[in-house]
Amino acid sequence: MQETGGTGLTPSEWLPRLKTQAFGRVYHYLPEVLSTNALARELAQRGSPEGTLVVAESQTGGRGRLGRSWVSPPGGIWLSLLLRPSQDPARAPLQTLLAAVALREALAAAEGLEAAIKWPNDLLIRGKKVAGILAEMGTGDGGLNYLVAGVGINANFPANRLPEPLRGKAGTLQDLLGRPLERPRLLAAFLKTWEDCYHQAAREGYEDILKRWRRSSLTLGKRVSLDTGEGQVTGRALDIDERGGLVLETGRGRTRTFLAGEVTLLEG
Ligand code: BT5
Repeated sequence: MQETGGTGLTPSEWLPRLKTQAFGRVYHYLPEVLSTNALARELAQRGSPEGTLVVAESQTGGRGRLGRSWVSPPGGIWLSLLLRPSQDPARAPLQTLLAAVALREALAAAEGLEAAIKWPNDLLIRGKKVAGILAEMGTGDGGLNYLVAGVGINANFPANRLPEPLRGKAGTLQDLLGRPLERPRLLAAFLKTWEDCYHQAAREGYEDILKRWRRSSLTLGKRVSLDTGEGQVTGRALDIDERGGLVLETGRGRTRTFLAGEVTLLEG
């Protein structure tokens, strides 16, 4: 079913906008799917090329990190991009930061919306989470076979479509703009920025991407509590290191670096 007003993501509505070399050039669009990440992983295992993009109008089993679920009603942008970077699996977390930078910059350029990034994978506007990223790896023979970067963007639905416990902490772009946005325009801008960042990192390393990440970070400089999965660690977030790890000052002159975890900000 085609939507009116230029908000639909079917191939004929969206692909004419695309300005990338590879990202999105193989495109799978589904009205409904369990999880775009699960489907993209299947496609990866069947040899689909780098840049393959899966987009669904809604997900019935959208995934977050650590087995959490991601609520995905119609109107969002629920996507997974297949990447085959030639890099050490240990550096894969950097791809999450890179996607966050690209989405932040595309949102600012395409919609004038300024989002902040909460380490490692959340985009927040006015304190509410509007997008999240889940990167999943496929490894073999000690190397990285593929990486599926899943991005959920709360685009064209009101936050009151989300279940009660999320309403206070989740926001949607439609609510922020006061109107539905042109999803094809945002998606095309995001993929172009993402591909440019991806090539830049492959060519020059991640230094500049990390600089841009730091500039928009909501986390750095603040006192935070980090749930590591094995307990809570409290400290001041000092920096992110060259692997994308969060450096916390946990005591006077003492620092520890974490590659994963859930951050709670203890100050505004
Ligand atoms: C994330 O996890 O933020 C990663 C979300 C990735 C979703 C995309 S959608 C396309 C692709 N296919 C998938 O199956 N997944 C990816 P995490 O940091 O673990 O955050 C999950 C938490 O965010 C949940 O426990 C809820 O508290 C909250 N949440 C769930 N749905 C939300 C929504 N639509 N908006 C804002 N917050 C949400």
